[in-house]
Amino acid sequence: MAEPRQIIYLDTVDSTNRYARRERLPAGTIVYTFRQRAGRGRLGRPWLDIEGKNLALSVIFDAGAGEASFWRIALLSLPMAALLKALSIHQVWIKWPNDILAGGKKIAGVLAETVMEENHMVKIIAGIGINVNPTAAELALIPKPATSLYCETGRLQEMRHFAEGYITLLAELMDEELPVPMIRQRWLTESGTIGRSVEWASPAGPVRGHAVDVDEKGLLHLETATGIIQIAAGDLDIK
Ligand code: BT5
Repeated sequence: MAEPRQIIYLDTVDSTNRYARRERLPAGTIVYTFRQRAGRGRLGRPWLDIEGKNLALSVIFDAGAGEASFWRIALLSLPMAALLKALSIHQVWIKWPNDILAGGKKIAGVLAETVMEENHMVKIIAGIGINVNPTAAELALIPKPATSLYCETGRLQEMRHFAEGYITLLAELMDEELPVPMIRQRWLTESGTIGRSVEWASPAGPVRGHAVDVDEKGLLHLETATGIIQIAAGDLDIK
């Protein structure tokens, strides 16, 4: 990289993804906080933040040559999965398209959003939210099974130290500038999705199948009773 990477720490912000868009942060920048007041997930869903106990971090990418934004999500989830495994957390799975699970419960989620200019996608802002120190009681506010590093290990993390450890791994992976086939290979190795029976919440109702592949466009190939279907988005339950 020609210029040093800019890393911005904010004491508090509405949403790191929104901040990156508002401030027109350049590609390569990382912005993070431990106090995100109005974090969001996909489809306008809220992302819960327990003040001072969650890491919210966004990265700005150039849109590139039209690579699927799914692989930018993978760049954030792969180092997180590695970090969780290094802390001896068991059953760490990356669940297509954007969740990281520990023991079947959500410990982190990623949201990728596009920035358009004159009908062209110019940037992708990818943000990750990670439950670091919340207790089980604090996470009980979330309607779906959720966990934190603290719940999984019984140890509190020093937030700044944890964030720096993650950012180091993330920046290393970004600097590798791997082509999609190589990121995909790593994702397929790490993911807990492929080879499992899943249920996809399709707009027309639940569809059961066997997850057989994620292709270079980031599409999930699901083998169902009526043949293989390709899915671009949605929520999966791993059975
Ligand atoms: C996501 O959406 O999982 C993407 C979350 C991305 C958050 C980051 S934080 C930095 C950046 N700035 C932002 O404003 N956002 C990004 P989705 O798959 O739609 O999941 C949302 C659902 O997860 C909610 O409807 C809840 O059921 C659940 N949820 C909410 N907060 C949670 C939490 N802290 N831990 C686990 N699950 C949570």
